[in-house]
Amino acid sequence: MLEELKSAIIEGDEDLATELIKTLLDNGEKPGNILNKGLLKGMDVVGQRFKTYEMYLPEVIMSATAMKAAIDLLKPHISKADIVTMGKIVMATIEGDVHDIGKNLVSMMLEGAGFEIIDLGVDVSVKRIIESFCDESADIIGISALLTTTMLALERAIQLIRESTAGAKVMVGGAPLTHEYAEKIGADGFAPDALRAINLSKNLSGK
Ligand code: B1M
Repeated sequence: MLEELKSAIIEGDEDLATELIKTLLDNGEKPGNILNKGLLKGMDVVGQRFKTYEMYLPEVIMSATAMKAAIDLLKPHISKADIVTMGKIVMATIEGDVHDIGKNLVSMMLEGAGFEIIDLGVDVSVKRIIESFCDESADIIGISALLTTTMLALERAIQLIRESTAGAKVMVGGAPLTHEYAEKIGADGFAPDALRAINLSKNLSGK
């Protein structure tokens, strides 16, 4: 049944995934196995297929949505020992910008890959991002910007983050950004899509 669950995640079938999880739990399957041998294995395949263009964004969104519902259902049953914590990430869409579809997708995928996500939402001030990073003792700050105007505001945001935190790793993303721009403004990395956000976060957290 774990194989079926893996396929349900790949297919983005939220109803089947949640139904299977309920049955697995009723049958006494360990929540850690459901997570690691079913859900995360499914997301691995989604990530690979997205990379090789066998899956496209709408399908990835369906998988990520099914994954989120599955994780929400499983969360109360999972002990800390079952969770492979890859690191804690404070995610936000920068002040002045309300686009969050990409950020939410990336957050869901990161959560599926084992990161703990503190999602501050949209139109978030740098001050709030820094406060949350410090309060949560997070490893990474992830900032999304979809507008050319807010993309330009990222440079100042990164400056402030550098001045106010010791060792915050900053990942940036959003359609108008490029690797060159991210490097120029002092970000630790740019992820053009959710899969590369996972790889980049793994590198940045060093876990
Ligand atoms: Co707006 N919008 N919008 N919009 N919108 C764009 C971005 C735009 C390109 C449309 C256009 O003109 N062709 C344009 C920007 C132009 C520019 O600045 N160069 C634009 C504009 C102008 C505006 C308004 C100013 C319109 C107006 O009011 N006059 C306004 C801005 C409001 C504001 O923010 N202050 C506005 C509003 C809106 C809606 C509210 C209607 C809605 C947003 C709803 C929402 O997000 N909840 C909206 C939408 C939907 C879009 C488009 C159509 C789609 C964006 C999207 O969700 N893409 C967009 C045009 C387009 O892109 N075709 C457009 C899908 C998403 C999965 O991709 O966000 O790129 P994306 O995320 C990707 C990667 O970039 C990356 O991973 C994701 C998955 O692969 N990624 C990260 C993203 N964030 C990441 C963070 C990471 C790592 C990777 O780590 C931290």
